[in-house]
Amino acid sequence: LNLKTLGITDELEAQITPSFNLGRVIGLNRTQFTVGTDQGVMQATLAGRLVNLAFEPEDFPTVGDWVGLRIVDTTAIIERLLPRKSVFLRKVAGRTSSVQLVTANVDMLLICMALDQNFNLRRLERYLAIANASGSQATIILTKTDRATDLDAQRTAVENIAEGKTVILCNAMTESGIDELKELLQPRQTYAFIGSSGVGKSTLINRLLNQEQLITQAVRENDAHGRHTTTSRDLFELPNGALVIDTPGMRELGLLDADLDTTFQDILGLAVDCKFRDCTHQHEPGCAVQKAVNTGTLDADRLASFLRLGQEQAENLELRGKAREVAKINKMFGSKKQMKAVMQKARNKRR
Ligand SMILES: Nc1nc2c(ncn2[C@@H]2O[C@H](COP(=O)(O)OP(=O)(O)O)[C@@H](O)[C@H]2O)c(=O)[nH]1
Ligand SMILES: [Mg+2]
Ligand SMILES: [Zn+2]
Repeated sequence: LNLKTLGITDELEAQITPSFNLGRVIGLNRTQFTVGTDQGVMQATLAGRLVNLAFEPEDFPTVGDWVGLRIVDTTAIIERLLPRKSVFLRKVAGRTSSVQLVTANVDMLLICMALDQNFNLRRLERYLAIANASGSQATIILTKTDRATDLDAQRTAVENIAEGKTVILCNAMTESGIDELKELLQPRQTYAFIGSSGVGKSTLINRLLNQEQLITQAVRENDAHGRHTTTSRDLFELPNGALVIDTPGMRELGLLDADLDTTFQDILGLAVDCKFRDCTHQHEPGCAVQKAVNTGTLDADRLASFLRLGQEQAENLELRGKAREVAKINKMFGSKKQMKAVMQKARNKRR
């Protein structure tokens, strides 16, 4: 194992101080890290300093991250987190501002959606919005072509919202489309398969690996329905040297860092002609977007999706802003109560 195999770039290599070993997080299962280094693959823990200085989830390593390590015997201690080129994050479910970092330093996200009941253009828009803000490229993989209700119509519908992104159709059972996927994946570039649970991500990676073994070795647990599901996130090397990350299904993909402008360029293009500059495209007179819906050039569901995602992102950013404020106070004073006590004391002194 060498760092070149793991996708290291000269630029990154120059950033690490000689006092640390360089490694890449290639596995994460709950709090268990696995790192790849030039001394082999090993388990890793987080250094106390890193944990103490951490302010938010982004300060912790995730799969794909490059880290500065101290190697003691056969285990590694993660001392530093190197700057990321890209990060794919989601807000976790509920009225919380918590984020989960799904992957880091991915060159291209492979957004997987099945052509069966899983097929949902609105969910795809959500994935695209996050992908467009992640710093990674994105390609759309439509899986289970054997289950398609209307293959041509489904493909066209996806291409219409893909804004020029590549769309690949695959059937992991017959290998159809697998060659096209193989051609896409370049040596030493990192790819992450993302998408709902059950769309066939792990099956596709197995096809690419040609080795059933590797993925089934990954830690698996029974979910509520007694099925085996991937709980860990792992990075694999394909025979041609491409690096792929398998991710577990995400029940909810809350919007936080998202790029709606890029994802909904068509709507933004129309909005240029709205009468009011601050038009909400809902009830204003002279709204060019509503006009496009009425004349059939814009899908009403797509507009609804754009408005809903915008609203959700605004709400989540506000929640996050508040949470950051609280985190800052806790970091400085321990708690809000203690902060008040400190301020009271200062006031008393002044008197
Ligand atoms: N009919 C059909 N089933 C598939 C295909 N690809 C995967 N599956 C099945 O879909 C189920 C979920 O696949 P899996 O790879 O575990 O999905 P993941 O959760 O996205 O990793 C498994 O039972 C697979 O055998 C396909 O192209 N066609
Ligand atoms: Mg899986
Ligand atoms: Zn408008």
